[in-house]
Amino acid sequence: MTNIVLFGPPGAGKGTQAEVLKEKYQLIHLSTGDMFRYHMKNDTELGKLAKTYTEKGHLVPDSVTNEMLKDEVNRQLENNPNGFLFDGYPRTKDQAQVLTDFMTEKKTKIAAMVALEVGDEILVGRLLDRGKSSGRADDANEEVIRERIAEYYRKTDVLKEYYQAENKYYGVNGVGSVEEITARLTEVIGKL
Ligand code: B4P
Repeated sequence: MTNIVLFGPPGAGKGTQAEVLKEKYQLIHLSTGDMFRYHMKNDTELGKLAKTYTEKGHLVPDSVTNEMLKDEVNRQLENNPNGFLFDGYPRTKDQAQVLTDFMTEKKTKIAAMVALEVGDEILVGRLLDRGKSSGRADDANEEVIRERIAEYYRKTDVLKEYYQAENKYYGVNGVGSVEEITARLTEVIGKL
């Protein structure tokens, strides 16, 4: 199995690129953001809880996120996948450690963290743009968008060092056309 973490700040294009990469490499795409949105849309207890965090631009607590992610991986493992494309997970050091341990328990590992690098002002512009049509509460105003980016620097950015220490970190320029960025990612993933 080849398991890849697609990484980057909010609006870096993880979801956009994941749609292409999952087809190209036949990977199971797991987006914790999509999972939370599914629960919020269906008004489940988990969704109600997640909403109180996402609408403020904050991360959902690790305990909740980790259990949700593990349940989904366990469900998908029954289909003998080629590997997983983790999108938006891990986002904290605790999540990264839980993922490492969980992969070991499943007798597999993370092959690489591939990170989309994009400047903050471009991120804000992209998310405000998406907010015009997405209906996502967390894209609706600039204050919440800037708080999501701040939360990224507080809790998530540090994961670069976590994966660099394992020689698994690959940074990719995330500015350009979607196709150009896919080509850059493919070059990295092709060498794994
Ligand atoms: P996510 O769903 O992961 O949201 P995101 O970071 O905004 O998305 P992404 O980077 O995938 O951006 P996209 O491709 O869509 O998380 C939402 C919330 O859920 C979090 O804030 C948090 O509260 C919670 N959450 C999720 N995971 C969690 C975890 N592990 N722990 C705790 N909480 C968690 O691209 C953005 C926009 O840019 C789009 O409009 C796209 O069209 C555009 N775009 C993409 N590529 C482009 C390009 N090359 N050029 C121009 N525009 C581009």
